[in-house]
Amino acid sequence: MTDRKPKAPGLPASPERRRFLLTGAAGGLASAGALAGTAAAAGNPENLPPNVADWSRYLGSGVDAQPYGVPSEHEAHVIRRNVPWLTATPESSVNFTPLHELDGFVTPNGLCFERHHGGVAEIDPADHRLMIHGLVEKPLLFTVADIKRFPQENRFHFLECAANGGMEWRGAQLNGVQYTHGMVHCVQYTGVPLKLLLQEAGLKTSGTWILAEGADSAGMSRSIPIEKALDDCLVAYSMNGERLRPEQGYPLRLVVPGWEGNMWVKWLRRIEVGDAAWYHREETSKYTDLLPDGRAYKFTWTMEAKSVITSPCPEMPMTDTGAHVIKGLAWSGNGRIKRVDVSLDGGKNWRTARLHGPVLPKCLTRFTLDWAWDGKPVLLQSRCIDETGYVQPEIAALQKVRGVNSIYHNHAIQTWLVNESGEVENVRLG
Ligand SMILES: Nc1nc2c(c(=O)[nH]1)N[C@H]1C(S)=C(S)[C@@H](COP(=O)(O)O)O[C@H]1N2
Ligand SMILES: [Mo]
Repeated sequence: MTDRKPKAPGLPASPERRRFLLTGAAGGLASAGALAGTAAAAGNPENLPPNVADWSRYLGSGVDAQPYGVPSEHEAHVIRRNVPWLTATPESSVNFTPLHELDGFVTPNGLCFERHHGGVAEIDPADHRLMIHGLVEKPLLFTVADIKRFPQENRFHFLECAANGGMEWRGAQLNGVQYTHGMVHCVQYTGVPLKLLLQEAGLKTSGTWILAEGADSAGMSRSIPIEKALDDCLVAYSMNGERLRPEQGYPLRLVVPGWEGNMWVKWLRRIEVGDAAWYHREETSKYTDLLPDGRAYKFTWTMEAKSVITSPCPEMPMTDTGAHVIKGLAWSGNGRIKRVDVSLDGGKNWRTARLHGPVLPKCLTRFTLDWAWDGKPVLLQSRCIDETGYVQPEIAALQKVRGVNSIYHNHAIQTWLVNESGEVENVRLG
């Protein structure tokens, strides 16, 4: 067994994670299935075979010790994290999903990244109403209970902030997948098709846009074209089977599948049907993409095909040579992921990764590639193709069109350098 001690990568320098990395490094797997490696990682040899471990000697805690269950204390490092210097205040800020610690494609509710512009509204659902008005036959006020009486849908969708990867336009910046790609989450939503609520109010044919507004201090009103509102938008009240979390818009949020997270208005209280975008109105917030010549894209709604390797990555260094599973996530706002390729040499050669179903439209898709590392440096990349045939671009190709002024809609191929010591670094090629 070689002695590989990866250093903690650049971000974050939190003591609990450093401790975790060192534990991992000490107990590296010598080769595929080498249980001795796992044993070496343990803290107390008294607990190891052939001894009887502590936890086998006594009764455990009873059924009501945790009326609402929480993860093992040994997983305490698996948390949302922010980058304090990115924003001035926590009320108008963002934290990031720990993608490197997750399996499958569902994000646990407590780990979904948060993006608020005016803090989390603390809403008593009994006092909350959703108003639908404007170009409708009969303006309506719905209680949350009313909303739940409409036919429901259950759908998995990713939500990605348009600013995900925004720091990476000019070069490799943040040394961790949680920070470069963690403004995305994917849960199963339960809710009512927005179309049914608009029909209930008697949508007029002159209505071509809706304005959606939240009950938080930011309001966050956004214009959405009526075609999208009538297509696949939901007014959701549950995520992953339970009620929305306060951070995610309790008790009602708009789900706008495949489109930028900014439009998924949380704490939804008002939908006004109009005949033009409210784009020009002062209270309307929007993200625009600044181009090299100083002009800007006004609307860029769809999140393009994107993928990233979530392990190894800066937070998940290689602990030894031999068998390893390369894991990652791919998604597209235009539909299903068709294929994901993985490169070990910075994009010269590609191998097709295995997709783990179900592969759903506008949803994260998990991919893996089984691999044996020989200890030599590797330039890891993933590249996805969606069902429209769109291929995730290299950053150079994207920069040619978009320049480097924008912070939004960076869906370029990510490169991780695995160096000889097993450390993994965020690097930019060329
Ligand atoms: N009412 C309201 N809705 C909002 C926001 C907000 O600040 N207020 N932030 C938006 C942005 S920019 C994003 S990326 C997503 C984030 O959703 P999440 O916090 O569930 O991850 O919510 C959107 N909806
Ligand atoms: Mo966002």
